Amino acid sequence: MVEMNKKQVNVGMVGYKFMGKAHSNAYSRVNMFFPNAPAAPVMKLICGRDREGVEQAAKQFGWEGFVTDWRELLSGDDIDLVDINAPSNAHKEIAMAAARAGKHIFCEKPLALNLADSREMLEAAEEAGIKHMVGFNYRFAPAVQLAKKIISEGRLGTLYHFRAWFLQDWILDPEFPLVWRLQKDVAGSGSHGDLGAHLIDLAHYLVGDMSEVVGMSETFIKDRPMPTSMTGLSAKGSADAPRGKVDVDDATLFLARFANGALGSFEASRFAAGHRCTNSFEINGSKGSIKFDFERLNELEVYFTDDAADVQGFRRVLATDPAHAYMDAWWPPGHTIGYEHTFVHEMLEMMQAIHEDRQPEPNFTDGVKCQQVLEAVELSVSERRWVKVNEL
Ligand code: SOE
Repeated sequence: MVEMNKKQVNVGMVGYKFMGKAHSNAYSRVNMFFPNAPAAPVMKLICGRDREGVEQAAKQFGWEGFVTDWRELLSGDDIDLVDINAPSNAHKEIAMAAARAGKHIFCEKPLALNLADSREMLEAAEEAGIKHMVGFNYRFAPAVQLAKKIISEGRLGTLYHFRAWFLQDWILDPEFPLVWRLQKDVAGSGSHGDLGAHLIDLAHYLVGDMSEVVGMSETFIKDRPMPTSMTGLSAKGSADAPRGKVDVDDATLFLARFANGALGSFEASRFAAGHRCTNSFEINGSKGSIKFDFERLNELEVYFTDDAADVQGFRRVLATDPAHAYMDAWWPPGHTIGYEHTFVHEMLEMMQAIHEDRQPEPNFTDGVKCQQVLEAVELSVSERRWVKVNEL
């Protein structure tokens, strides 16, 4: 139960699958673990097209009610925040309408199918004066927050390299069906917009803006069995189903120059056998280096050149102490947290921003910046040349 003297933010959420579950968990946890947060979400309505599925999700995740048409979330005064985690091709229409209805918006990444759409969404949100946030959840791992702090305090000195890779293997089997994430008109792109988008956002957050990029891309399996429904990451294929063309990238790699002179390399692939969800980066500066790997998300490896000569080397910092972001709200030191906690921290930021009347971070501006790099890389791939990010 939310305390009466706390600002209540009524949430209407569109989508109830993987991200719907992650967001629902976040809304239900944030008030319990962050009781001092100035505002608290109330899980009013969840929306999905399949009545039976969404009704079941409403019960399982703890929503007060459900609807089957997202427009119903916008018609009255009872919803303050619209959370969009339906497939990417639904983001724009819902976000534009939500902004026009004066609702705050939380939208999953990538913000839109393309840069032009994402810019329209930002414009609509700014015009409406609402709060807007985009779901780059990895920023909210305490170890990533520590990386940000170390860099901001100048403890890595001048930054030279950002090296990042996000590797998965869930479509390695050529008979894995053509689910929505493999369809350009629904997802926008493949590994690039799904995985690369996270790396780009982390690069922006930790290192800064990119000035130019050059990339390459491949679709290793050109056609796949059609799915029986818009199934998710654990869908099963059937060899005798009709086949459809895969029109997104299976892997996209690119190099970047940052405005501050650092060099970046990025690799996003769904064809890295054995890598279930390896989201990693390494940053090298004049005074040291840091390394992060999401599969060990409580840890940050650090190396500082001013450590005594006889103990120099990378060491592992367990980012679970009260000195680390968010951790005093969870468990005693050494008691680790997981993937789902990054979403709780995201929703906390949204609540704080609404209360403080400021934009949350990351917001649609960050979503647009990410989309600009995604598209610059796509242009580079199709024209086989370096592309300046501000060409777009
Ligand atoms: C699937 O590839 C996925 O769930 C992405 O959609 C998420 O954004 C990423 O965090 C993990 O992998």
